[in-house]
Amino acid sequence: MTTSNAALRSWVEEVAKLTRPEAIHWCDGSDAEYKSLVESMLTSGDLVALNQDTYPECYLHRSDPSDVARVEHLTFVCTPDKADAGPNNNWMSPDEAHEQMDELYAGCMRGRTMYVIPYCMGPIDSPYARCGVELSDSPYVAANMKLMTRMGKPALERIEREGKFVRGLHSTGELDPDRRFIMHFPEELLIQSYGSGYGGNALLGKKCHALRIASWQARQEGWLAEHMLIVEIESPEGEKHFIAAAFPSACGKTNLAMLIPPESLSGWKVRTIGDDIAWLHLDEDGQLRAVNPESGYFGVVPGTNAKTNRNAFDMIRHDAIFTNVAVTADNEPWWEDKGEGEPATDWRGRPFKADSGPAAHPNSRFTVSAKQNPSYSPLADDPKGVPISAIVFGGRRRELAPLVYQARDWQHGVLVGASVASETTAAATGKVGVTRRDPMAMKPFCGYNYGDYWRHWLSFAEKSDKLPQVFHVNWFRRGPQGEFLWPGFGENLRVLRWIIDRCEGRSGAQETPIGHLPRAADLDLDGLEIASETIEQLLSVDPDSWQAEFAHLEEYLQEFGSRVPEGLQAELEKTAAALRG
Ligand code: SAT
Ligand code: MN
Repeated sequence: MTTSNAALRSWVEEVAKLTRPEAIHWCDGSDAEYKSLVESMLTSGDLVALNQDTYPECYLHRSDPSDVARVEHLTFVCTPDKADAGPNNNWMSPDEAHEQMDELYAGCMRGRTMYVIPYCMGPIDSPYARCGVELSDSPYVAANMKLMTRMGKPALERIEREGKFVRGLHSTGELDPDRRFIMHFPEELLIQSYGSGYGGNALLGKKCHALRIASWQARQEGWLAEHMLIVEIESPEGEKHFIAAAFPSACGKTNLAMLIPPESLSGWKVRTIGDDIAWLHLDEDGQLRAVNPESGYFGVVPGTNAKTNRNAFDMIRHDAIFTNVAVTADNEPWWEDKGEGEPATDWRGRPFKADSGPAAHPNSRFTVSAKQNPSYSPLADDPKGVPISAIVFGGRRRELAPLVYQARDWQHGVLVGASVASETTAAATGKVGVTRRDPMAMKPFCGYNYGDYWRHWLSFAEKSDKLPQVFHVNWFRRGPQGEFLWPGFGENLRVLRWIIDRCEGRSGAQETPIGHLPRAADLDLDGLEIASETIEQLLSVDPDSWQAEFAHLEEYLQEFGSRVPEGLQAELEKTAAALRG
């Protein structure tokens, strides 16, 4: 196979000349191809077959123990002017980065097959979709891209029609952490990744393309590429709303996108459009519409059980690739809080010992096609996307942030998004549990200067008077004993209902310096066992702690100097003044 697109043809030739693969395979995206990728990985040991009676077509991949998460310190944005990458990104000059990467790539695919992986991010016939081609020497990447994206022939045909595509070059290299880089060249629409075979470092359609490069393209073209789930909520009366919500990695986006209503809210239906990334465009009427660029999930496994996320639990019982989970004596995948079975072997393939840490890696993942999700919404394939009623930001905060609050208007909403902070998780290499600023949950993913990004967000107010309402939630508030104050999971629908009612002008709120908060009576808490003091705690705003928070936020924003837009600064001062009383 080859292509009529001359640019793609010559790029493939050029890369082959540099990396010297033994063979080149053009992926067509067929099921037969997926099967043969799996077969060859079973032979090479890249995949291990799990129990085929209880977990049909499920396989386990064990990544190198030094290669289990995204590596933010090795991720770079390479713009000619350092200031365009901003203090939120590591920067290297494009010339230096190219020189370094060419050296690493020289001959790196000797004896290996190079897969040419054409893919489309977004419904294949959507004007909002964008295509890319990843060249990779990893069959694991090719197989995962088949599950995660619209990969193969239709994508290549679209590239041949349109001409334009994002280029991604990936080699697992030696898996040496000292020879590992994830480089982005936004002006060249190019990604180069070396030395990692893991998730967001290697599946270049996901964070590298659909967020870092896409956020850059989105600013130029007037849309937004965001780290957001998209969920469809239908009331018992048949009223439908779509909510887009941004949370940092491993803060429950997948669980919220697949929420199962509690028994006391029967009649409500929740369906998933996307669990990680949203591309947002204004339509001719000024309505913000969202498409999910992906067609599969790369979700966190630990904690997934019949109670926390029944949909995910069921959807990963067949045709799934597991990465870095443990295995039971019956050869079933196992993870912490699975709620059944026991580990025999840990994620590294060693006999499990209770005193040597978790059996499954805390960032172990499943990859499945979205169509396997029992709550999959067919609207995920709608080329027009879905109309968004509300944008929700959130983080993992033990203290401070109340259960939910609403921004006063769009400009205030941008400040609320910019003020997101969260405790770090195992999704990225580094210390877990320290609070860091993560505006719009995009800290690891915004492909350009945050100051310019906030300016771009603010500019939407001039383009439409029908923008969604903006909210902030915190499911992770803790009490004095470290216990979670809010039950979370399915019960989060109660908060989403208040959000929808606010959008429709139907529910009450009290005004506070940080925005509109529900009073306990404004939330439907019927059938929920929760003490009224706990609710009071969840809905309280402590002015002193918030003043300290704003002082910290102001200091943080100063890092972005003159790139911080006036609108954001003004909004910050307004809230700070209100907090002072
Ligand atoms: O490693 S990924 O970026 O694919 C997953 C995540 O961190 O959300
Ligand atoms: Mn994510």
